[in-house]
This record gives sequence, C-alpha cells and structure tokens, in this order.
Amino acid sequence: MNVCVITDNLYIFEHFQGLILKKALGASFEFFYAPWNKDFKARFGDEGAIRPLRLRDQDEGFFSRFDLFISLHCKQLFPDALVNNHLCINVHPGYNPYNRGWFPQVFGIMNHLPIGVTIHKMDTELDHGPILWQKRLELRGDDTSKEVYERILAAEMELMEEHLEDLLTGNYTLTPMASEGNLNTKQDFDALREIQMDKPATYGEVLDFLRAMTHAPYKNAYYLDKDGKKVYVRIELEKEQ
Ligand code: 0FX
Repeated sequence: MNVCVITDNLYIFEHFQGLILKKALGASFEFFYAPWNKDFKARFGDEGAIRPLRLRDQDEGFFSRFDLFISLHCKQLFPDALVNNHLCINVHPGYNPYNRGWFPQVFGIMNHLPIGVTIHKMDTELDHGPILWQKRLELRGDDTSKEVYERILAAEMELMEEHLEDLLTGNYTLTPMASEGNLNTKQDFDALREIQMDKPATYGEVLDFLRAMTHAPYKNAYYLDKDGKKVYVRIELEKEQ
C-alpha cells in the first residue's frame, strides 16, 4: 500500500515517522509539505525526508500513485478531484462537528464547546465528513490555549498509534457527523485579536477570552494605547497545589 502524508507541523511529522516504524505493516509512505512553509523549506529543502508539493498543481497521474492520503495538519486545501476520487483521511485537532476549521481549542475555550481530536474521511467541505475515531478532552480550570493544544497533539498521536493498523487494513466504520456543527476561519480568529475596550462583558467572559488567546510565544490579543501602539495581553493562571 502506498500512502501519501501531507503535513506542515514538525511535531506531528517527527512523531508520525516514529509511529510508522512500529505500526506500518509494510506500507510505503511519502511525505510532503506546502511549498510556502518556510520552516520546513529551511530544514528539509526540496529532496529531504519530506518534500514540497503544491496539491492544486497535481493531477490524476500523481494522485493515482497512492492508495491513501493522510492530512496531518496540512495547510493546503485538498482539491475536489482528490477527495472525490481517492481515500483521504484528515487528522483534526478538534472534536467534530464542534469548531471545525481554525484553532479549535481557542473557540472551544471561549464558547464552552467540546474540545478533542477527530480522525475523519474528508469530503469537499473543510474538516467535514464521516468520523472514524475521535477522543474528547476535558478542559481544566487553569488551562490556556497552549496547555490544551499540547494535550491535543499528544492525543492525536495516541489515536493514530491506536488505529494506524486499522486504517491501513480498512478495519473501521464511518459514522456520519451528528450535525453540521460550526466552522471557524483564520479571519474569525484574527477578528478576535483587538480587544474592544468599551465592549461590555462579564468577568467570566473576559477570563475565558484571555485563556483562549494565551498561547506563547504568539502575540494574539492586544489593545491600542493612547499613541495607537499595540499592547499585547496574555494571562497567567496558577492553580493552588
Ligand atoms: O497546524 P495547526 O495546529 O492547525 C491549524 C488548524 O487549527 C487546523 O484546523 C488545520 N487542520 C491545520 C492545517 O492548521 O496550527 P498552527 O501550528 O499554526 O497553530 C497551533 C496553535 O498555535 C493554534 O491552535 C493556536 C496557536 N496559535 C498559532 C498561531 C499561528 C496562536 O495562538 N496564534 C497564532 O498566530
């Protein structure tokens, strides 16, 4: 079996490589990243263990080389011709159908929606399609986006470790999504960043917002000072021992 893995996430790429050594059952894997991913370009170049590939420039001649496509935090949209005619599986850092799309835990913390990971068959809509396996994670009282995201990455790899053999041998059932859920885009995230100083909110809403936007080293939430300069805001939480 020939498997095409497309990823733009270094942690996942490295862990997945370890996983296939243990669980790959003789399948053959090729790895690709988005050509505009500068970090991968600098690290792996054009001919390394993972290579640049612009999916929308590919045709059936390329797609038909593979029996299975896996998106592991791939930052490119899969073309319709690919998802409609080939088995494409997405590993998504959210608990579908809640918060499909961008940064699921950020919106999960803010809007009190379930958080977790989902492995699903892809269709032409974003993070959409029948579910093979998923795992829900609990939100802790002192979590920010960063802590939750770290647990999400670990849970994705655990779920893959548990089910890679099943995936490669076709040992799974497809469960339709319970509903369409909701979808967030990068623009939705960017729209949250500037704090509207005169917007009324409860203390609870403000804390949830800051927990959701705290993810070092990223500078997410900010307000403008009297000189029009951005002042970035992060929250620090410490639970009693
Ligand atoms: O690769 P990824 O973990 O995931 C994102 C989407 O959330 C996911 O739904 C999609 N399938 C995938 C292709 O892209 O994203 P990341 O590595 O850019 O960011 C990881 C986390 O870091 C994110 O969940 C929140 C945080 N972050 C990231 C950026 C770029 C911020 O808080 N601010 C930022 O500006």
